[in-house]
Order: sequence, then C-alpha cells, then structure tokens
Amino acid sequence: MENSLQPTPTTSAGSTEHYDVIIIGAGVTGLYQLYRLRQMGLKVRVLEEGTGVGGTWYWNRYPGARFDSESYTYGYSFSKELLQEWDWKEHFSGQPETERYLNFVADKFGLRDYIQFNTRVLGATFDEGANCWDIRTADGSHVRAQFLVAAVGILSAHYMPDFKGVETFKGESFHTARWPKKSPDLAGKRVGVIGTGATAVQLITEIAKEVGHLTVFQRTANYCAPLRNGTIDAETQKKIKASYPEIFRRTRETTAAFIHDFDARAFFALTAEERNARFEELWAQPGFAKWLGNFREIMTDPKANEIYAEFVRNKIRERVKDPVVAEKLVPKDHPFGAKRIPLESGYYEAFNRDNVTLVDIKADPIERITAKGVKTRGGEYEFDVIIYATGFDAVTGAVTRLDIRGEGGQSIKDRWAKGPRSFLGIQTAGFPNLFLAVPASFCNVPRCSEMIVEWIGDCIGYMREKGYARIAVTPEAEEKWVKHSAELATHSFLTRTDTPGGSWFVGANIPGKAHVPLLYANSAPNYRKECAEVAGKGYEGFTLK
Ligand code: NA7
Repeated sequence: MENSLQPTPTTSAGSTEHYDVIIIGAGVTGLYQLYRLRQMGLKVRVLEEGTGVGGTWYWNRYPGARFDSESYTYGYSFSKELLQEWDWKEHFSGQPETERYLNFVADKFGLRDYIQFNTRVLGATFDEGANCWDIRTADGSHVRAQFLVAAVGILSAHYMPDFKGVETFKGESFHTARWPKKSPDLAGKRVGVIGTGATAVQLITEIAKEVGHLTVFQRTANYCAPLRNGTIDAETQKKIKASYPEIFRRTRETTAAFIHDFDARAFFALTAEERNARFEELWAQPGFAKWLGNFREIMTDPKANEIYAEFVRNKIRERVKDPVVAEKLVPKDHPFGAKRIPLESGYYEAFNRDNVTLVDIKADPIERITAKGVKTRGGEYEFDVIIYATGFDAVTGAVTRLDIRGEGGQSIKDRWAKGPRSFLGIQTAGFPNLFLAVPASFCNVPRCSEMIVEWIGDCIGYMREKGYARIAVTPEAEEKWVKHSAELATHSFLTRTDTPGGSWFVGANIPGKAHVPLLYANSAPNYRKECAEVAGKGYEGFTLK
C-alpha cells in the first residue's frame, strides 16, 4: 500500500477532542484533503453526514446518475499507483462505479479510520483567544480544531421548492439528491418528475423504460446534447493508462480543465457552411465537445449564440416525433449555455414513448401537491411516486446552512446575504483559519479541487514551519477579489446576471437568493496561477500571526 497511515484515536460523544484540522465532508475534495494533511502528519478528522464516502456520488444515487466529464479526467491525479490500479469501465462513469472508486481510494490510502460518519455538522464558532474552531454536531458533541476546512461541495445543499401540500401526498416521494440506498421499485408505477435539469434528464431517460406511466413537469426546456458514452475495452484501457501524463497536461491547459477547449477562430470569419461543418463534427464527439470545444464567441456574442442555438434546436426537432411535443422541448427563452448543458443518452426519444407525457408548467402551472398527485391549473395528475429533481442551493447553500460564526460572533450566512465574499474562493474575511475547499470556479471539479486542497495543505505547512497560529484574509484583498470576480463574470452568458433564464450559476434558481455570479469565471490555468502567486509571495493578502 502506498503511504499507509496510522489511525487517530477516536473520541466518545460528549468529550471535546482537539484536532489540528477538522474537515467537513468526505466527498471528492474532503477525501483528498484528508490524505494530504495526514501525509503532513497532522491530527485530522473528517465529519461526514452520510454513512459512506463519496459526497455527491454518495447522495445522488438516482437511476441514471453519471459523469458528464470523461472518467479519466475526473479521477484523482495525485497517485500514479492509483491511476494504474483503477480501471474505469465506461468513458462516462455511472454513479455506482464512481462510488466504488471513491471507496477504493478511501481503503487504499487507509482514510476510513479518520472519518466519522453519520455526523452532521450544525455549526462552528471561532475562539478568538485560542485561535481555534469549536465545531458542533447534531448529536450534541463538540470538537475543537486549529483549522476548519469546509469541503462541502458546490452541489450538496439540495433544493426543495415550497409547493403547497407536499406533506399531504399519500404515495412515495423522493428528491434525487437524497435517493434511498435501496432504490425504490418503480416498475409499472405512475411516476411524476418535477424538473428538467441535468439530473432529471439522466433520470427520465433511465426510468421511462420501466415505469408504467411517466409524467414530466417542465418549466424550462434545456439545450441537451448527446453524451455518446461507451464501455472502455482492454486496448483503450491500456492507452488511457499510458496517456495519463498527457491527459493531465491537457486538463491543466484548457479553460475549464476538461480535455475540450474553445475554438479560438473568429466565428464570423468563417462561412456558414464552414461553421456548420464544425458544429456537426463536434456534435458527433463525446462529452462536452459541442459546448466547451465550440467557438468561444458562442458564449459571449448573442448573434453567434443564436446561430448555434438554432442548430441545437433543429437537432432536438429531428428526434421528437410529435411536432407539438418537440416544440415544447425546444428552448427559446434563453441563450445556449446560460444554463448548464445536460448531456443525454436517449432523453428526447423518451418523449416518443406512449408511456411518457410532457406537461409544460409555464403554460399550466403547478398549483399544489395533493393526496393523489400534482394539481396544475388545468387538472390533477395522479401518481404512485413523485420525484423532485429540483436542484440545489448551489455553491453558497452548503456553507450558509451551517451556523458558522467568526470574529465578533458574525455569521457567514449574514455576511453572504448579498452573495459570497471571499479571496481566491478559499477564505472569507473575519473567519480566520477557516478554509473553503469549495471548487467554485467554472472547472471540471476534481481538477480544481485538487489544486485547492494542495494550496490549503501548503498554506498550513507554511504556517507550521514559520510558527504562525492564525491566518485571516484582509478585507482589502477580499474586496479586490470580489470586484475582479464580478468584472470577469460579465464576459460570458454563463455567469452574467442579466442573461435570460440564468441558472444556479448565478443563484437564479432559488427564490429570494441573491442574484450574483457564484462561480469564478476566470480560466482554470489563470485561477491556478493566481492562487500560486499569492502563496509564492508569502500568502499576500492574508495576515499571519
Ligand atoms: P437544476 O439544473 O437546477 O434543475 C432543476 C430543475 O428543477 C429545473 O428544470 C427547474 O426549472 C426545476 N424547478 C426548480 N424549481 C421548480 C419549481 N418551483 N417548479 C417547477 N420546476 C422547478 O438542477 P439539477 O439537479 O438538474 O442539476 C444541477 C447540477 O448537478 C447540474 O448543473 C450538474 O452540474 C450536476 P427551471 O429551469 O428553473 O425553470
């Protein structure tokens, strides 16, 4: 085993054990943060609400859940041994295999002994005299730690709309982000799905084949594009394993740390035929090629966007037999890329089935949930099962739902009421020794999360070496970063707050949430450079004591 570790003694509930670092969350980021800090010999504990590792890949076990990132760009890059040992079975791995992978990682590096499962963190308070955090959990216990790392993920606080009558429904109901471990039997049942985002697109495609009747409640049609998944044969597996240095070199260079990168050619310098040929070529490729490998101007210029949006609309029209249903599925109210592009494997064909009905809830809004099902203005739909695929209070939700109190007792929730404030996305002013290991940039998540984990590890190592006990970002550095982030956000439909149909990228999916860019809109290489420069200058922008 590579780098095996000795367990830290566990504590009994009720006592206050002191750690060097407490990490919240045993997802992709939290696991690597644990590994990294244990490598440095620190006393670390992960507090995890679930009963297993995986974070997103633990909670989102709904039928059809899978990567939209190429599997071999999603796995950890830090261990050559791990890269050679693990065989990805599909180009875009499904949830069960991904959960197995993260369990394999936890076992291989002996991480499980340092993770306290079934432990929901309620909040944490900074003890200014002792320069440490007091962390409270739902079972009434406290632990203390010099550093607190919130590895809580950008899509972990699930969002349940405030429909009237939810509790009155007599059948079964589930949110996709809290899918039961023993998957409910949907065979032959009358099932309603609310939502048509990336999650619903995967779910609907999968369950349409087995349910008795499926009714999909759609508020906004999405631009979905073919995933083109496939299994990885032995020959390809060998090639992938031999190419890891090249794969990770590529993901370090591209805008969003995928293997795809934008086409720098000027959109209007090409003829319509040339552009169309390129669109077709990209459409035939797997993954996000047709978005992130496309002309950059599609994400910035309304005219370029509309030309490509119409190409995608026609692709949808070609696949749906009933022209009335097709027009409902064709998005016309927002630019391509203003919402996350769901990747699909037969989504549109699901609507050609006799057992699938599409309800346009913009035209016929949901009034309430009833004992029997869903009541819209136009009628009542009866169900055995209702599935809420209604998304997440993204990026900030998992942080602000915790009662985290920093200097002077101020809460992060209050401080972020008008939107997140941070420096590098990693620390917020007034909350010393709290690291936000939340990969809140537009990035293939594990690629940026590895960078952040390493940055935090190096920072703690630096502090130990120099004898510092406390690190806090200066309000000036934070203000500068907030302004810089807001300026960058105006360049793309994805992060502009004035784009019609804005999504969770800008907090637009949650009623009452501040409508601001939540993802740092710089390229991943620039972001990496900015973080490295701050560290290289002795953590410029931070006060160390
Ligand atoms: P999304 O992309 O936020 O989608 C949520 C869906 O739920 C979307 O279709 C919403 O419609 C719909 N929704 C939300 N609230 C309501 C109400 N009140 N009534 C009807 N419909 C509603 O979440 P996902 O889980 O699909 O995907 C999130 C990310 O996970 C995804 O981007 C990937 O990165 C992985 P709307 O579009 O707002 O009209």
